[in-house]
Amino acid sequence: MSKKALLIIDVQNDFCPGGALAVNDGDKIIKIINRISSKFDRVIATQDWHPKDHISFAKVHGKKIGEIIKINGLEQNLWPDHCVKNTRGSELHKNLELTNIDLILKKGTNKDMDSYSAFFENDKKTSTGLEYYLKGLGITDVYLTGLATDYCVFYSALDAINCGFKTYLILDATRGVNIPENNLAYTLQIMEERGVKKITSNEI
Ligand code: VGL
Ligand code: ZN
Repeated sequence: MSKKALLIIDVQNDFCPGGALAVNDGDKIIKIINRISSKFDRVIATQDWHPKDHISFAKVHGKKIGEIIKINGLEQNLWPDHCVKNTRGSELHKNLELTNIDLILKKGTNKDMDSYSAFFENDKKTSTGLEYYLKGLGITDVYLTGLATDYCVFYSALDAINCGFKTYLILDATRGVNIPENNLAYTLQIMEERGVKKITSNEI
């Protein structure tokens, strides 16, 4: 018997129109997520939750937004300040219904390391605990929604596969930033190659 979890990645004000790192039409996915969230055995929402001097902020390094630098051997994209903890930008979007959400997981809380994935920080070793939470509940299948398709959703999907979950990307319930150009197409292709199944919300 399969047991299904829905992951709602970073549906926060800063990733929605008007936010610091806005994804085009990022808010359009919310009504789809609200419509399907009752159909899963567990629902987990994540929040990108950074200290104000986080390593991923261009300003901290005196560099330009969009630059990629190496820090402790890890490539780091530099972003505008976003999702600073306990600010309006890091709040979940007000239209996201919380009724069916079992767990809200904060990630990216470590000042010195970014965490795109809901499962592991960017060193690919430091666990958020999500793998054990889901396995402890007997979850077999993971369905991904949220923002942004080519960053946090992408890395979460690859980690879900690596953790041994059957992994689905609900295409119409995600949107990408596409930075740098073509990143969205590139990450969609990598997900396909790694065995992430693309579906749409009407198949749920
Ligand atoms: C994200 C860039 C920086 C995301 C988070 O949620 O996809 N992207 N931090
Ligand atoms: Zn971030």
